[in-house]
Amino acid sequence: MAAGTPGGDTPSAHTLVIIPTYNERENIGLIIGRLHAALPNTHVLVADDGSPDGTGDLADKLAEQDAAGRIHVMHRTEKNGLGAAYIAGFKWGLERDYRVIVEMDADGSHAPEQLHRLLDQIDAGADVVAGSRYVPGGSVVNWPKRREFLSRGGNIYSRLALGVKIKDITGGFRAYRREVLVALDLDAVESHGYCFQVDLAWRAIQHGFTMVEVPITFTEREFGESKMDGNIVQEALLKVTVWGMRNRWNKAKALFGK
Ligand SMILES: Nc1nc2c(ncn2[C@@H]2O[C@H](COP(=O)(O)OP(=O)(O)OP(=O)(O)O)[C@@H](O)[C@H]2O)c(=O)[nH]1
Ligand SMILES: [Mg+2]
Repeated sequence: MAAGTPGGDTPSAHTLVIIPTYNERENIGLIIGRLHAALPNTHVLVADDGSPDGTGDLADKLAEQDAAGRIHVMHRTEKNGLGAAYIAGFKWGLERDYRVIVEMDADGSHAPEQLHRLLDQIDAGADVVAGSRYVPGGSVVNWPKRREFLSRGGNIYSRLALGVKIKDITGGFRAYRREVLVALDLDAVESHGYCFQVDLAWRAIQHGFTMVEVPITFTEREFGESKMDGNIVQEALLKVTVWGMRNRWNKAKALFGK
């Protein structure tokens, strides 16, 4: 059965897509429309941090207009970063019967038309599926060279430091089987930006969950402003180094006795 097929008994027939938003008024309607055109049965949770541009109000209107009741909105009072919005969204989803929880940006960088690739792998048994720019078939559209260099470099560094095989561990287009999020200590995750994605992947892998990558086409945003800054890169570099060193230290301790 194809991903997201209504009434099916596959995990993906019970999918919640979380879309964190901060000033995404131009994008939110478009992205939800595309999602429902591609996978009509999926539910959406917009996790808005009180966007001054009225994204939250617009999302409320979209929810009201959706007769099928597939759109939900979480209004958060402060801009607290995408990581905190996702954690709150995960908890919201886990309180309900969703079996698969997806992370997806509002700005069109992640194509809803490709979400079925992730969901098909979940239905095939994967615990976590990452949409990947850096596996064969994956690509990046409209990125300045500097940005791609940074992203590729960050991924190579993370792979070496942590000793994992994932090619795109910083990407934010992911599907999690609910059991994974139940098992992880979500309250302990404090990372922001890219580091948040590495943090979650690293926790899932260390728990013994399987993480699979599928190729995606990542397209840089056309509308609205980026929220990315230098601190996010710095945080990722520092934390990945610490996690990698701690992991090696623990392995060495186990090898050479206490
Ligand atoms: N709720 C919430 N969402 C956020 C916050 N910061 C970013 N987001 C959302 O997280 C997603 C990714 O943010 P982007 O600004 O696109 O970050 P990016 O993809 O690294 O940067 P660009 O490549 O320039 O687009 C978007 O849907 C944003 O609206 C935040 O503080 N709170
Ligand atoms: Mg973006």
